[in-house]
Amino acid sequence: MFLKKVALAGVIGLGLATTSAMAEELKVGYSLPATSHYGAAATAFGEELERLSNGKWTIRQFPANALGGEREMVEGAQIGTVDVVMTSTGPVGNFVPETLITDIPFLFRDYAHAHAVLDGPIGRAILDEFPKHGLIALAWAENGFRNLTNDLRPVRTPEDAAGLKVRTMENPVHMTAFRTLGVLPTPMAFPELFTALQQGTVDGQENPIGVILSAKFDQVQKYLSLTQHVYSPALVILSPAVWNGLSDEEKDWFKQAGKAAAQAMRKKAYDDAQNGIAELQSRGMEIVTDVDRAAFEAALAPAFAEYAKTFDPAKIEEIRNYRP
Ligand code: EAX
Repeated sequence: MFLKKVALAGVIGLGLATTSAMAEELKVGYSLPATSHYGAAATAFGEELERLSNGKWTIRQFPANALGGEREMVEGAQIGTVDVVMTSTGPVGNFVPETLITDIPFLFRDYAHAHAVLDGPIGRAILDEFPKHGLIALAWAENGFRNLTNDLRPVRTPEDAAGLKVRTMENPVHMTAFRTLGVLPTPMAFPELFTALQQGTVDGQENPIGVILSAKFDQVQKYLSLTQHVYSPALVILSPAVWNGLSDEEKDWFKQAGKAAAQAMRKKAYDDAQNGIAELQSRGMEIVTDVDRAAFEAALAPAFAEYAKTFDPAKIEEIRNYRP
């Protein structure tokens, strides 16, 4: 639902009541602080949309879970209480099962591979499934490659990870992977995570560097292992309550704003991944760089066998071997 913002007051104050200037203010929600890659995305979205629409739309940002966790925000977009959600794919598979294939660990080799797949026909086809589930997806954005943190011991191998109680996103693909590693997966909404780590309800969690930094998990976690075990896509989601009222030209503006958001998010997530590790170290985390990633991938063999039953194995291979 739009929050109507009558921008007339300022105009009249200047004695320039030449335009009816009624901007429609969109509520944009995300789970991290405004300084994060999500904030960068929201700001880029707002600027681009305002520019393209000549001020018809403005945005109001609700960072840091102000509108609830990612699952709740996506629900909000479905029913029209939230206009735009910038979210990881974490809980999205519970709404749009077609996204789940992108959550498979060790699926994407690097950023270029992920971007090629998601921005190409495979990614497009997944975005096209959203309307069937009462949502609009404007673009694939980026949360980043996820890394394991914990408070008990340095983790280099799957054996080191086994037995840890690790918070996962509310995502069945991720949970299968962690269970396979002998980790006790504890699905939990992101807003509860800091306290759960602080109180020792869970020993660890996993997230991209930009998330660990901006959520200040260094305050409650000692060890950061650069596992990069899974690429974590993000999405710019729009409520159908907004979309259905748009002209074709306006829809195009929203898509372009979604792309600008995705670009800004990818850039900030990448910068954080490059510069954030040193920052986390200076804040007192012990960084484990010599992670045996090949051993983690090998230990996940039973999980891969399970994914091959849940998903079309040919599609998984197509993604793995994708060349634009
Ligand atoms: O989207 O829940 C998570 O761990 C996500 O990566 C986080 O909310 C950023």
